[in-house]
Amino acid sequence: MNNQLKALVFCVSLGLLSCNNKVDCNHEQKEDKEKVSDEKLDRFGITNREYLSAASKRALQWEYVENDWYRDFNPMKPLKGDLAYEEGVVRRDPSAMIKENGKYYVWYSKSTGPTQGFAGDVENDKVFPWDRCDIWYATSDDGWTWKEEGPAVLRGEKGAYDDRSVFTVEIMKHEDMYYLCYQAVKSPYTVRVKNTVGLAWSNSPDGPWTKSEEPILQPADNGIWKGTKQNRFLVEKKGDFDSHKVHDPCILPFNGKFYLFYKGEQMGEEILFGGRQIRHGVAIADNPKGPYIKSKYNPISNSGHEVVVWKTQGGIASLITTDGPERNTFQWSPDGINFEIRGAVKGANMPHAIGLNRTVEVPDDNPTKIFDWGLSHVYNSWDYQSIMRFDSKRMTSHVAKGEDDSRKDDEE
Ligand code: AAL
Repeated sequence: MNNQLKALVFCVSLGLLSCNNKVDCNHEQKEDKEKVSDEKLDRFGITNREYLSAASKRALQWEYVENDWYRDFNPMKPLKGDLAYEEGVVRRDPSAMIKENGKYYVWYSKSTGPTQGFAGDVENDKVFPWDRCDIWYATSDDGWTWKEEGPAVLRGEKGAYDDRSVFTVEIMKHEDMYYLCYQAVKSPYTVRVKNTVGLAWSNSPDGPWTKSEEPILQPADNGIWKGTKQNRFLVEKKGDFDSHKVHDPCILPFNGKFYLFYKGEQMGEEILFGGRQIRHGVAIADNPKGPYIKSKYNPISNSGHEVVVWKTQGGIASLITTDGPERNTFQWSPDGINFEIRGAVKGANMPHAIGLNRTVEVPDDNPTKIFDWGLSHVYNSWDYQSIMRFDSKRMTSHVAKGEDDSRKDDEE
């Protein structure tokens, strides 16, 4: 969209949103309606500028109406070698992939045995598939056949903030150092437990890894539980969007700083728009090891689940999956904070826990190329998950079999 058109859309939005006096409002709306171009009305199929439904008004407020962010995911395919499904073993939440020493590297949560849940002895049981995990890693020449290399980061000693489980890891390489950030839980793992985010670093992707002595991120401390029942929905006060949990951390170097994106869970979580009330936040540091300061603008999404962020077009893009009214959308921000919807993704086959392929160069004119292929987990059962490979293609047109599509041929 050219700048003039953007300015016009902005003015229209202001006019439509800001008027509360009936006479002025009619006057302003009339002027605004006249400002919308015939071409734009024609594109959206709006017959009469005098009669704009609420949906038509919203469509006229869309700032970005190009079609280069659409992706269609194929069904996921199983991996070979050590990462093929293994009964009795949980391998889930793969990190992004990086390429080192001529091989792909991936890190992930690994545990064994079935999940007992919260009804029994939470001191000794395994409450979730991601409970009692360590972080392991694997390498591959081709991204299909993987060799499990061993553990990278283990749970801490009894009494440490990470003594119960370390899981849902992400990798960042910066200036020849490697950083793993991950979720950590201290025992006992109750439904009201507040988790933290830990960090480990090494000068080699094969370790050894040095762990931070303290978490680098904590949930907000401003919610109040109601009563003492192990129930995470009962609260006196909900607190910030991340008052209960800080999940799915991912650090990106950006504009000379380090942006730690994460998913927040709120005490007293609700179901909204048919999904869990999940939102993302960002905390920013001058150095990879922190301190990370939460942005005053948090939350920076109103939807989503696992964090999937990458750099493109001079800003940061995010794939919003699973929960909330804006699920299954690609979003982009110039600053890592103010995200706008850029395109939709077909819900079918959409991987739930994406590990991006960070070896891909992302050209400005194909900002979602990083999704050509990558890894995610699938639920083989509630007890056991395995890592599989996804692939997707960009679609910018929709033609019938045999139909001529002379607009352009950029189906890849
Ligand atoms: C996932 C992620 C986090 C949660 C659990 C394991 O969907 O959001 O990683 O802790 O489930």
